[in-house]
Amino acid sequence: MRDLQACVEILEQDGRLVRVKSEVDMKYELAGIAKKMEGREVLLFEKPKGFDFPVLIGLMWSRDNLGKIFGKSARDLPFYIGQAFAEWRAKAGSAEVEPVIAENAPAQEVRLDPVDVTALPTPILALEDGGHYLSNSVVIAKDPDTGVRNASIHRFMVTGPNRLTMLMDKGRHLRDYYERAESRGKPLEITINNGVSPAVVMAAISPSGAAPLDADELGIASVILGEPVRLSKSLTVAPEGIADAQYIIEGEILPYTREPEGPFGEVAGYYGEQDERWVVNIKAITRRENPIIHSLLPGMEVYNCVGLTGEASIYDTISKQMSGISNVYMPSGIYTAVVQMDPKAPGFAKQAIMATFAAFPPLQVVTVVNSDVDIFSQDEVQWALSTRFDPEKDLVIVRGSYGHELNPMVKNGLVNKIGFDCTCPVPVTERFRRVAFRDVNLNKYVLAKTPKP
Ligand SMILES: Cc1cc2nc3c(=O)[nH]c(=O)nc-3n(C[C@H](O)[C@H](O)[C@H](O)COP(=O)(O)O)c2cc1C
Ligand SMILES: [Mn+2]
Repeated sequence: MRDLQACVEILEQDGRLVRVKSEVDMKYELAGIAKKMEGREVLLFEKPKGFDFPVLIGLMWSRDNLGKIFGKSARDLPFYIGQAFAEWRAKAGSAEVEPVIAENAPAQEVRLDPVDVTALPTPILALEDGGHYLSNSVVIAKDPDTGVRNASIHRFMVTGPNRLTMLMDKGRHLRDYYERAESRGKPLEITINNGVSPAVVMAAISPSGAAPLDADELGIASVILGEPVRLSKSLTVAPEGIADAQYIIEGEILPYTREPEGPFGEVAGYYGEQDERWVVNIKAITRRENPIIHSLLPGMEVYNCVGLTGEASIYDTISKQMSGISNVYMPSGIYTAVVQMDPKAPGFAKQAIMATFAAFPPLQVVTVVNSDVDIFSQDEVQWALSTRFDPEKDLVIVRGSYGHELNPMVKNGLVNKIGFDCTCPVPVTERFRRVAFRDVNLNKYVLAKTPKP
């Protein structure tokens, strides 16, 4: 899974790839088709209208597909990512995980001269989006003071052949780097890497609880890949690129410069509003001879992968604080989590609610259920809410806390949060024992349907 080509092959062999043979317009049509297929097979558009390169979308919208690439079941994935975090921390700085510089990087086979980002296909996704977007490229930058590398994903709107506008949410490491560079009147150099291995994506989106400001999180990708992640020396900027990417944009985020960016249909299911935001001046573009352009449909695809690293990070953090925690799941977005635990003492479930909010700041709703409840089933979670939750005692409200700007309930960066302790009162009484049935193996029985008359 070192590169996207390898991922496409794994998916195709397993019947998880659909090739779109018809010519498709990059404006609205590609995303329209993707929306109808969201959560199903990964799509490879072979004929984007006006371009020679295929466009891949949906790589991360199903955990079953992602699991196939990582060689793990969907339910094991967050634990697997959590183990990668732990292994990386144990080996940080060692040759086993430190990125290496590769000679003859595939992503630098061809240099685009003159620089023209519009020569590469970028779709217009949602109907009210402000322009063509690069929606899932990995940004690499270096700390202006310490030189420590950072990797993160940011959206970019194409505003000219050599110009982009972008979004950096509050608290992002890249924004911290940029603000220190800008305060000295300097641009922040970056590379923007399109079409990287999902191992690199996992590293880039690992929350700061798992990958703090002073650590090069690309080492997480090395752990997942089983070999040091390969970087390429850039032609015009100091930060390296991902050697096995499809194409690399080298550029600088300009100081004291803001231009319109957005609107953009976002992961929250609402449009992020247009505003004056940060501007990238592109200095060089290189690509593979035959790139697969990687796009992404905001929605399921985003919360599936952010959820994976979020769940891994929450589990890791709260398991250190208390025992009895068996699983964490973030259904339907980045704002809600279900924690599975059997509290050892009264008050522990409430403690878990607070620890979970602290471990993943965008969360607004946390529900805790016992280990006999399937956290992947919303029916089960609702059952626990209606049979084990007392609104007088089991509700936690956190007022005026940090909120993620893309959620419309957030005003001036603040939001009220809610926690539901749906675990049985401790000590658990007989009254809370679930009805049980014999566990049988259906394969041992002859089951026949009556044929239609
Ligand atoms: C597909 C995708 C797009 C994203 N776009 C943005 C974005 O435009 N701006 C932003 O601040 N964060 C965005 N994020 C979230 C950050 O990449 C993520 O929080 C990352 O962990 C931040 O890195 P850091 O901890 O090094 O700051 C995006 C995440 C994904 C998966
Ligand atoms: Mn970081």
